[in-house]
Amino acid sequence: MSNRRNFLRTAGATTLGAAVVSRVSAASLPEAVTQNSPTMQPPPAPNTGRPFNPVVTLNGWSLPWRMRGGVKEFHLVAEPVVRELAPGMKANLWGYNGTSVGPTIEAVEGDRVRIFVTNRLPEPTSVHWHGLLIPSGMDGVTGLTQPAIAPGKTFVYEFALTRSGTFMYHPHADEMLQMAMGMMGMFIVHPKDPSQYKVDRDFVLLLNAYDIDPGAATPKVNTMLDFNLWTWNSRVFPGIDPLVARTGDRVRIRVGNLTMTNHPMHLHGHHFEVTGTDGGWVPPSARWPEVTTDVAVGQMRAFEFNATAGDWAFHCHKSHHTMNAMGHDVPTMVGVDARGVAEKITQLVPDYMHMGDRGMHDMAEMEMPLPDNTLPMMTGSGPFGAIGMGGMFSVVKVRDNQKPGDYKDPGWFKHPAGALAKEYTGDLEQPMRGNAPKADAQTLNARKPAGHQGH
Ligand SMILES: [Cu+2]
Repeated sequence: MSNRRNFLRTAGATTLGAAVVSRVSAASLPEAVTQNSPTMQPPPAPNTGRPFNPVVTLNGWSLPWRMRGGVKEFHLVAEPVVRELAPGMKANLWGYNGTSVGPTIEAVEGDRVRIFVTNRLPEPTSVHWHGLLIPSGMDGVTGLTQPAIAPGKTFVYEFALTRSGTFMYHPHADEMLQMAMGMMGMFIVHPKDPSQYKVDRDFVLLLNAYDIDPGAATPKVNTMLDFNLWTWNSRVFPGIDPLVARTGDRVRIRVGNLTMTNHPMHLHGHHFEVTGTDGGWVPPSARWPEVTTDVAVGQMRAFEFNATAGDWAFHCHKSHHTMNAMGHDVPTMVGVDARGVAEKITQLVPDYMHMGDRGMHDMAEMEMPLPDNTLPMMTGSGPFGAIGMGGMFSVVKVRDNQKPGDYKDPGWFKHPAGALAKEYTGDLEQPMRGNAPKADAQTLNARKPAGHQGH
């Protein structure tokens, strides 16, 4: 999992330019810790520096640092990575330190951070610290505030963190391509006083999206809107970690959006409050209850709730975003009487599969032949059958006996007696039903008071 020795060899061989870190400091670059597992890594113990309550990045990890002369030093390496989007599909992406999304950077309000960025991509890059209030020259906009970081070079950014909140990092160099390839990460600034804004569980996820043709592994980088894989931390359901909590826990979920569209994030079973926005924390008097909050492009939102026992769906409410790669040109077949048609076509096209005239649920249960390295469009199974979801979907699993700090999947919820929907087999009255009036002139006239006809 670790690639440390490799890195040290490469670092020693890197030629450094004038605008770049000096040879002396290059010799003492902080270790660029690398890992490539899509499994959630335990929060790092904040062993040096100010104490804080670490976040948990779904299917991700936080970047270790070292303290040097009172400065917290991190080392990001921009590089090609292979990311498993869910079991059954790997994508060739670009990311940081072995993963896309890159590791979460965690620091504390009042910290001074020094972040080394090494470019191992085939083209120039930079890093913009999205939402942080820092000197203009540290803002990472290629051409505007700095020269691009050429392939093989290392730049150093240094600034003080003056405000706590939820932020992001991403390139500001060829950004359409680099973000379509997966280059992004979260930057969490914790409050100086760890008892402030304290919660029991603090989850982090970054919304991103890819356009990868079935059977392919590399995103199409010129896609503007029609992405076909809607991901959290470069993972799709059922490959996204559950958000595990204990009954009564105060839970925070922090969401950043670096896709090309907005995502209404919807949580079942709870009323939550948006407690953090792009600029930090929302004062308690300005919060209101929600079950869905929209996260626009380039925004960050933190929201909090008190966890109620159960298995609760948590997903983007755009229904196409809870699907995996699919063709958008499939005609709607709902309600079409297709009896006999499939048989006739099968005579012409032996592999033909007829679908959709009873809705598309069948597809969730169907074992369809798929090209290699392709995920089913709707997938994931629960205790009661196919869930029929992909993409931006996970489950908040709240249990009475989940131990503090335990993020292990507790399995499916055991519903108390009488608290589970089930089939009804008793007698049925004729159901009440609405009866739409016919929209012909006679009916309309009959419903109008006399004397108003003809208007
Ligand atoms: Cu969405």
